[in-house]
Amino acid sequence: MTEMSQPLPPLPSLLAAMPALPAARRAEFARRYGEQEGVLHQRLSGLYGQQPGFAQWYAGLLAQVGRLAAARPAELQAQDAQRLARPDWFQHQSMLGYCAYADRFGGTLSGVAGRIPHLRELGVRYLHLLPFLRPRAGENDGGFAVASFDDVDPRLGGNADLDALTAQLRAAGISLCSDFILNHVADDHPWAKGARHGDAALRGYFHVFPDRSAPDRYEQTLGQVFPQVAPGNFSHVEEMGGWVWTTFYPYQWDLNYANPAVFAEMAAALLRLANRGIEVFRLDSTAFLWKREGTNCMNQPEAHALLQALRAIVAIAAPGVLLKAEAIVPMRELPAYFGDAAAPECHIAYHSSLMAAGWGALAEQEASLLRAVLARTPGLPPHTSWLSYVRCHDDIGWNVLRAEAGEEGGPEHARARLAAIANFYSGTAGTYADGALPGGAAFQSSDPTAAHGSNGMAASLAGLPAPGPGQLPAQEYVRQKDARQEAALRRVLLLHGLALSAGALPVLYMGDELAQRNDDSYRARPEHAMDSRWLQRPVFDEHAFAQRHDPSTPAGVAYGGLRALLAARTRLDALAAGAPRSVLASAPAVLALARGPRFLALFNFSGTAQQHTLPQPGVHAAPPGIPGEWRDSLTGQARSGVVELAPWAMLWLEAAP
Ligand code: OTU
Repeated sequence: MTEMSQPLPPLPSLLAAMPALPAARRAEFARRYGEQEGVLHQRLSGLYGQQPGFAQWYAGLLAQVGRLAAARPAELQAQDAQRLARPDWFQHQSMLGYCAYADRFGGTLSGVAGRIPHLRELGVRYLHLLPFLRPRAGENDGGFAVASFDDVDPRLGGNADLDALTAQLRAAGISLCSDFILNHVADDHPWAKGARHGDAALRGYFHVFPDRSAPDRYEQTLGQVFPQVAPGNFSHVEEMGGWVWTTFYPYQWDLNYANPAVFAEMAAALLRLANRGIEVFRLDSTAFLWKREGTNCMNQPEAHALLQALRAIVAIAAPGVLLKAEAIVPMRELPAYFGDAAAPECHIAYHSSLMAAGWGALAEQEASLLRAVLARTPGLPPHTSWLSYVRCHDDIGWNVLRAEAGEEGGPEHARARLAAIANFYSGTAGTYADGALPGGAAFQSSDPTAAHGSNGMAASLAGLPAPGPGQLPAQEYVRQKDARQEAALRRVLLLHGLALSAGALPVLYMGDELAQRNDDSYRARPEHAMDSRWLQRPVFDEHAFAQRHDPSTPAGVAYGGLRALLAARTRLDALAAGAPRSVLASAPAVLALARGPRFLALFNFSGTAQQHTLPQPGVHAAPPGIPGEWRDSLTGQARSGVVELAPWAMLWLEAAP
């Protein structure tokens, strides 16, 4: 790290910004700054210290942080204090998340507020609403192309509706999580517009190249996220007189974090949103923030330095707020997103390997991918948590599993194995799964031999038949339907059971609680037709919702099953995010996941019944056959010795008292 040669006046600049505050609050900010100063200054001077005017820039940044800290509403300050007193609040086993698009869930933000009773019935305490800020005009990647960080999408309401929603959620004990799309802005964001019109300072917010020479060099080692619909990582923009870095769609312009002005703007944008009552920020595409020639420009050390600096700023100005890393990267790259005790980074990170391995285990009818992922999943620093999930709005990316899939057999084997899994879920392989690869076509990846990802709602991927006869003759359909339905719903619950017991903050994806199926209607919408991720972005199914307490319906089975798991989970301390986790020996098709000595979850990933010999409680190393007394956490039934797991069934067992 480069150290500054000149002395800095950061604390005065922070405090000068808040002259009207009572002495006690000023002292509190001075204390918080004192705690964060080391990391904040070191990280930012490491990134920007060589640039002329760094000292003034840093003082200006602190003044801005001070102004936003001073402007934090009293009720949010009170919440900050509560969170600081219980920094493990989000690790509790009663913590449950829910993720939805605002328009698809409630129509508008006030419509979302109208869904609070549903969220409460489920026990949701954390609501991730997918992007709801004003997006680009026209196509906008589901809102992931942001045109203003300060305005709600007018189609969803206004800023007053957001303020009202956060207040209502807070009153209901639900934290609002918002995407913070910090890697890129829309090509019609004022910064991009200004740059197009020749503003040199704003041009510096982006990565712009006059000709192909640098882009061609970078491309040699870059991957591609949307290789079919948005090939390449650079887009030619006439008005810019060259090529703009666009990792995702051409209308999403990557921000240039080598420019300190970008960092300062984005830090302020985040704090302004935090002051509106957003409690968790999903830091979108965190892996891509820093570019380095000769690499894939992901997970660079500077990206971590940026996130650590951002964390320090949040800790000064909005210390109750959580940061969540959305880094869809291999397991070995993930722990860094939590930082360490000296320099914490994000509080939460998506465990996409666990999610993908669950689907992989279903396809392979054996759990070795899951065992490999769990073996590589390290313990975490205090007051941090994995995020577990079954489905989300994106595709299931298989390539994060390359290392685990190649543990035996090497990289070629891994490729073939993941391609076979992707094929299983392609919707064209004659399996039960009804899904699609991105674009609905063959494997898409910059690596033509690799599997890129699969799309579909959980229930469809798990094989839930359509309510009508579809291709089958009606009689045949009726004969087959019940068995297929039952098996599919077991598979949906199996994966949810894993997400709920894995030791993480689980986030349900809207519609999965009701076993909602794929939404094919996107194919008819020109702005969505090319992106098959819309398959899993249906409108909330009111009809299924009305059936949720009726166990004769698929929605009722899914909902009832999920609620039983959730009720048990809330009771079981062993299922808290930070509680210990281990994997016991079992048949290949079975995952035997122990949480401490007194809880054991058994999952059968195959269509064949399996047996498992229960260990003596507290002595997992005990030789098989020693009977222990266990109790089924869902039914209360006593269990010991050899238990049988029906196809795709699971058992949650707690040591009998
Ligand atoms: C994120 O995702 C979002 O979740 C996507 O919905 C957006 O399209 C994208 O960013 C751009 O904002 O690379 O590490 O493979 O997993 O696009 C983050 C598809 C990402 C997603 C990928 C992604």
